[in-house]
Amino acid sequence: MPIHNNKIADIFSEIADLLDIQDENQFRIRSYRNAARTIDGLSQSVAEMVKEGKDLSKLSGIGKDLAQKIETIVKKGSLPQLKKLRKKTPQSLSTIMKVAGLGPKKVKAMNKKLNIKALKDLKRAAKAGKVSQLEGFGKKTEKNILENIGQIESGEKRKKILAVKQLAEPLIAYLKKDQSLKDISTAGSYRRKKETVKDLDILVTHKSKSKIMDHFTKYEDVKKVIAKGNTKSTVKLRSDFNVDLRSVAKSNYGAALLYFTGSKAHNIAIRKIAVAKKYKLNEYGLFKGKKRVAGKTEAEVYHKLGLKYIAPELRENRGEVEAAKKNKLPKLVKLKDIKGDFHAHSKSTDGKNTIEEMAKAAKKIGYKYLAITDHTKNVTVAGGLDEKAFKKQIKNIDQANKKIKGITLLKGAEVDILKDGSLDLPDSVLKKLDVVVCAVHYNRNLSKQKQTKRALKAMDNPYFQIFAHPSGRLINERKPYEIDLEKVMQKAKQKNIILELNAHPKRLDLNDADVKRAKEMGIKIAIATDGHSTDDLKLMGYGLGQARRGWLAKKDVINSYSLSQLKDVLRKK
Ligand code: DGT
Ligand code: CA
Ligand code: CA
Repeated sequence: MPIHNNKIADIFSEIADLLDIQDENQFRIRSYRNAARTIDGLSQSVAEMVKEGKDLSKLSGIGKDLAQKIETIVKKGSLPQLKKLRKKTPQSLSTIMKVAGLGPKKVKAMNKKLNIKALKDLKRAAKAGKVSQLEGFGKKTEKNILENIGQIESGEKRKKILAVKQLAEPLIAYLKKDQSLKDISTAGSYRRKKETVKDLDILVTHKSKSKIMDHFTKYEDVKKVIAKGNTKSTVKLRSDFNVDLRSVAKSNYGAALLYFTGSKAHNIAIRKIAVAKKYKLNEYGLFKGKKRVAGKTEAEVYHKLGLKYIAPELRENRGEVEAAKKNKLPKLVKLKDIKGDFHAHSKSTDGKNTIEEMAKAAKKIGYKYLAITDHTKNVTVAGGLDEKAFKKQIKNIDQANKKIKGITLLKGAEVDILKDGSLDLPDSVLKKLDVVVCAVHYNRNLSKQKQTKRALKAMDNPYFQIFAHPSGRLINERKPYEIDLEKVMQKAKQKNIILELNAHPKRLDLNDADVKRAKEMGIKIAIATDGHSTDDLKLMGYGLGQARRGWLAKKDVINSYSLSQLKDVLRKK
C-alpha cells in the first residue's frame, strides 16, 4: 500500500520544526516547509509517481535532494534523518510548536525553564499560571496556549477534507475492482463537503453472493478490522482513520443514501415532514403503512415529501427544508462556472512558479483570467515587495500578458493591513493595480475592538477591493483572530467590498455559516486558492464545496463573471 501524501508532508514538516528548534539554517528549514506544503496540496499521489518512475524534482519546491528523500520515504516508510533528529530533540517539542503562536524560541525557553517536554506538561504549566511568569510570555499568551491546546485536542479526531480525499479515492478505486459491485457512493460529512471529517461513510449495492465485505476488510491500508458483518463493516486505516462500509438493497439505495449522508439534524427535520404526512421514513425507505412508496433514489423520497431535491452540501438543517418546500433553494454554483482565480503568488515573493508558469497553468484549467497578488514589504517572511519592486512587478505582469494569449493576467497585490489599519502600499501604486486584495498577517492578538477598528479603517481606503481570508483561521491549528465580522460585513456591503472565500483546504475562510451570512447581506464572494504554485491552483474545488455549503449561487460568486462584468462588480477606485 503506497504511503499517503499527507504522511510524507508530515515527515517534512516535523523535520522543519525540529531543525528550527535546533537553530539550523533558515533557508534549509524553509525548503522543507515548502516541500511539505507542495506535497500536501498535490492532487496526485507522490508514491504512485515514484512507482511510475516520474521525476519528482520537476515538482515545484522539490530539488534533487528532496526528491531522493521522498523516494526513501516511499520505499521505507520513514526517513533515517528524522530518527536522528528526534534523538537530539524530543519529538513532542515539535508537537508543541504546532500550538499556534509558539515559535522555536518560546518552545526552547519553556523546555529549559519549566521542563516542558510534551503537550500535557504545557497544559499543566499554563493552567498553574507558570507560563505567564516567563520572560516574553504574558497572560494573554498563556490563555491562547490553553485555548489552542483545547482546539488541538478536539481537532485531532477530525481530519481535513483534503487528507480524507487522499484516503477515500484509492479505497473507492479498490472497492470498484470487486466484480459484484453495482453502485458505490460516499455518504456522511464527506459527501456534504464538510471541512473536516470524523469518519468516512461508504454505501454500496451489489449482486447476490457478494464477497464485498471480505474484499473491503482485506484492503492493504487496513490496520484493524473493528467490525465485520454482512451489511456493515468498520475498519481502522493505518492513519488511524475509520471507514464504515454499508451494503444495502437496490430498492432502498436512495433512502439509505439519504439517511447516511445526514446530517442528523437534516434527517430529523425531514422525518418530521414525513410524520406530518402520515408516512414513516427510515434508511429502508418511505412507507405508508407497510407499503414502500419511495426509496430507490434520494430525489424520489424528497419529491414524495413535497420537497425539491436538496444537494448534500445544504443538508445541515439551516433552512434548506423550508426552502425546498417553497421551491426557494439556491441554484448552487458549480466548478464549471468558475472563470478565474483572484489570489495567487509568484516567484516574485513566496510562490514557487513564475508569473508565466502560473498564467499557463490557469489557462490549462480553462480560466479566462488570473490575478497575480504577491505580498507587500511588511510581510518579510514571504519576501514582500516594496513600492519600487511593485512598479517592476506591474511591468512584468504587463509583459507576461503580451506574451501569453487566451488568458488575462490581472495586476494585483495581497496588501498587508498594518497594525494601525493603513495599507502597506501607497495609493499611487494601488491605483495602478487591477485587483487589490488585502489581508491581516501580523498582530493577530489584538483585542476584538482594536482588531475590528483596524479592519474597518483599512476598508475605508478607496483602493481596498477584496478582503482575503477574513477570519485568519487555520483549520485544526489556529483559531480565528478576535474580530466583529458582523461589522466587517456591514462595511463590506456599504463600500462594495468583496469578501474572499479562501479555497485552500487548510483555511476555507470564510467558513460556511459566515459565507451564508455574507450572501444574505448581499455581499459578493471571491473564491480564491491563494495558490503558491501551479498545483495549488487546482485546489479551487474545495472552495466550491464550502461555497455551496454557504448557499452560494453563480451570481454570488464573482469568479463566474466575465472580465467585462468584473469591472462593474469590483469596487470602483
Ligand atoms: P462525522 O462526524 O464527520 O463523521 O459526520 P457524519 O455526518 O458523517 O456522522 P456519522 O458518520 O456519525 O453518521 C453518518 C450519517 O448517518 C449522519 O450524517 C446521519 C446518519 N446518522 C447517524 N446516526 C444517526 C442517528 O442517531 N439518527 C439519525 N437520524 N441519523 C443518524
Ligand atoms: Ca462520517
Ligand atoms: Ca460513520
